Amino acid sequence: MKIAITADLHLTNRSKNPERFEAFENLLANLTAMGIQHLVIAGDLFDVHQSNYTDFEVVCKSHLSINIHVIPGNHDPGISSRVIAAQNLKIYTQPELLHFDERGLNILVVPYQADKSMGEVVANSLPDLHEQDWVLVGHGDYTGSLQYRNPYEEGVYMPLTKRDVQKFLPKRVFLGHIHYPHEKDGVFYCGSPCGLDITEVGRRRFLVFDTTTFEVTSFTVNSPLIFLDEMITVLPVEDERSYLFQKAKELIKAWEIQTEEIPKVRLRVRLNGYTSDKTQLTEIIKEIFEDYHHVAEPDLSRVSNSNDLERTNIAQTVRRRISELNWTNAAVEPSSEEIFEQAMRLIYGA
Ligand SMILES: [Mn+2]
Repeated sequence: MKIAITADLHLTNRSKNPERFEAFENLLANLTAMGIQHLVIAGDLFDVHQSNYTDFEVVCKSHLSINIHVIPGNHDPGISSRVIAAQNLKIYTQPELLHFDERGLNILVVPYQADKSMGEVVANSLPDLHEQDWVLVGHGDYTGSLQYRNPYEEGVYMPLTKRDVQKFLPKRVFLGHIHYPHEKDGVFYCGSPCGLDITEVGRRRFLVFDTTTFEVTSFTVNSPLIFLDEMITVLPVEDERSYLFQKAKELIKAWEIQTEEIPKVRLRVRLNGYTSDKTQLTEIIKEIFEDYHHVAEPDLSRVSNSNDLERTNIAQTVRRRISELNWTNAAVEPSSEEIFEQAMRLIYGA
């Protein structure tokens, strides 16, 4: 059996954030088309406690073929079946062991609790399973990969440690809380299905878990907004215009955004480096990205003035050599652009 998993929708109401509702509806439409009957939401379904959840109830009621299982996160402590009612909706305010398929795979759902660690709750709620397979779904920080942090919330939320994973041996773990989609040690963060702001870039996804093979597959959510955040490094070359157009061409190609998707893009462009003409640079950047909706004016606060072409030649050689090195692109390491930025400080003596 296949079960879909998402988290961190941070729904408000439809008039305030229509895009979050549309992304959710797109996800549900995908599940209907795929014949998937269960969706588990691993916390932070809502952004803040509301007095009225009608917009959400309406969406649930129009997708009755899908059973929606909600595990409250730290943003939705007040939700229960007393405040939200739909026949295909279940809200788990206590840890519970669920069995969706005929084979009876144990799925432990753990709602967020401020004063508890995930390991503590797992130890107390996991009965003697006689080495049966089990899967954990909850909301909090996996401390085995703290390089990804929730930028909105300081501190550690209901931690699951690497030791917990090694001790209790879940087949898979699905967590909400970190909005960046990633996986480590069999611990999956689906990520938010609709970017909340400019820090949540690119196309978003939901996960599908196969309870027989334990395979986890990622599917794209057709969200009405796609945030893109670009830092472009510039150098005072002779023909800045064609140099920038060439750079932008590569950048735009890497986005893989179809023409019809351009209206969905919310773009932020920041620049750093050196230019011989800041006004001209601003105009070129505006011209390059004129088809896109910008969330802010291009930010040139990190661009300094220089028209020293000799230093530019040195900088270009350094850039080429940096790009020839083998970068792991791990989130904990600086990107090659950041290393080049530091190298430029040395070259230009800024
Ligand atoms: Mn959270």
